Amino acid sequence: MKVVIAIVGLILLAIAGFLVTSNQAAAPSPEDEMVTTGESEMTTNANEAKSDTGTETDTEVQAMTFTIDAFNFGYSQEEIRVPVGTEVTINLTNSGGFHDWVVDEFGAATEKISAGSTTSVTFIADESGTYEYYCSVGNHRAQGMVGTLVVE
Ligand SMILES: [Cu+2]
Repeated sequence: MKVVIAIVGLILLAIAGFLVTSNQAAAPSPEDEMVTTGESEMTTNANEAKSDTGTETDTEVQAMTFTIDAFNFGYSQEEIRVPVGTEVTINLTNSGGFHDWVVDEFGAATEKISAGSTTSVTFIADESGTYEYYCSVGNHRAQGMVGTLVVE
């Protein structure tokens, strides 16, 4: 009788030991792999978002556009103020006569246009100072076709 109990006890211990061992071996491994894959994908997306934001901050260009009418003998706007480094565009209209718009220091000059036409010129105001713009046609400058460009 003691021998039978001992044999049954050993068999039960063997079965219990096998179940515990197989559970530990089978269950945890697949879960660990799935968690690791998900984390690495999220880290990659976060890095891409950061680099996009940095690119937008670097490319900052300041541009200003002015529309000025020319007539005999003057301009509709007598002073223009812009920060240093601004990309300036002048849209010149002409309500009477034959005119242009020139700033010698920046090499900026529109075409000469007749009444009813429009033209434009774009330049970089890259040095601070006070400059004169004027009409280079005939004696228009002497007759008062001038204005002041302030770069500050
Ligand atoms: Cu003129």
